[in-house]
Amino acid sequence: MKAADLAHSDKPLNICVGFSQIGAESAWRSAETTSINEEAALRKVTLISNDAQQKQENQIKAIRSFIAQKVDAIILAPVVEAGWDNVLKEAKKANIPVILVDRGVKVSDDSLYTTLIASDFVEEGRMAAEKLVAAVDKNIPKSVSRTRNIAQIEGTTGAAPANDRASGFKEVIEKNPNFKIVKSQCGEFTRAKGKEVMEAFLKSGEKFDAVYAHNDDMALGAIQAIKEAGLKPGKDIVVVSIDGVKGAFQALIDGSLAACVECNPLLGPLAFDAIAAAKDGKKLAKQVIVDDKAFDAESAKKELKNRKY
Ligand code: GYE
Repeated sequence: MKAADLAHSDKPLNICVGFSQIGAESAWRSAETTSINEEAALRKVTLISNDAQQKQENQIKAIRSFIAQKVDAIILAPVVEAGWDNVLKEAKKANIPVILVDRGVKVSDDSLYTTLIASDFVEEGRMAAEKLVAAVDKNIPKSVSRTRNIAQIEGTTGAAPANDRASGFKEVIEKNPNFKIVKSQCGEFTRAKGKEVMEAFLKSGEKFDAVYAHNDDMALGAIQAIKEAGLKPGKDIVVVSIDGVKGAFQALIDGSLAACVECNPLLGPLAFDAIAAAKDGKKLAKQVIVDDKAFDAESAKKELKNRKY
C-alpha cells in the first residue's frame, strides 16, 4: 500500500512504545529520529528510545528490554536484514506489534512483524543509475568509445538499502554496455568513511567518470576527496546519491552533485498511524511504500526552502 493510503490522525494514543534506532550515522537518520520523537510527543506516547550504535546485538537487547517492560508496541529500524527471527518471535509471543521503519528484514515468517514503512530501495537504485548515465552522457560525447568507469560507495554491509540500492543500480547499468562498475566498497553510510573510500579509489590509479554513493553523506565525503585530489566534481567526475538531505541539495545547486534521489525520513506520523491501526485490530499491508523522486540543480533550488532535513 502507498503511504497516502494509511489513515492519518493526531489523536492521542496514550500508550508506551519502544523505539530501537540504529544510531546517528547520517543526516537522514537524525531526521528520522527527530520525526519519531516529535510525533510521539504530539500523540502523547511515552517513547523509550535506544540508540544501538550500529550493532544488531544492541538492538536485540533493546527489544528484549522493551518486551520485559511490557510496551504496547515496538518501532524497529533494523540495521541489517538477517538474524531477527528469534527476537521477533519473542515479541510476537508477548503480543507486541512490531513496526519496521525504513529498512526491511529477511525472516522465515512475515507474521513476525506488523508492517514495514519504507521506500522502494531497488527503484531508488534504478533512478540513480538513470540519472548517472544521463549526467555522464552530457560530459562525454557518445562518439568517445571508451568505457565509462563507475565507482560505487556502498551503505552498511547487509543493510536492506545497501543490498537493494546496489541491485537496482546494477540492473540499469547492465543495460548500458559502455558503463561499468569498476570499484565498489562499503562506506558505512557516513561522510568520513565515504571520503576515506573515495581517497583510496583515487589513489588506486584507476580513472573514474562517475561515483554512485548509496547515501548523501558518503557522496558529500567523496566530493571532498575529489576536490582535495585536484579534480572537479560534476565535471571530471559525476557524483550521484540517494536521500535528499539539505547538504545534498546545496551540492546540487553548486554543481558538485549531479543528481539526488530523495528518500523521505519523516516517518514518525506513518509509524504511529500504523501503531494506531494495529491497536484497533486493522489489518495492515506488509509494506507501506514511501514515495521518492529525483532532484537536480533546478528542482533543488525550488525545493530548498521547504526542506525540513
Ligand atoms: O538512506 C541512509 C541511512 O535506512 C533508508 O540509512 C535508510 C538509510 C539512509 O543512514 O542515509
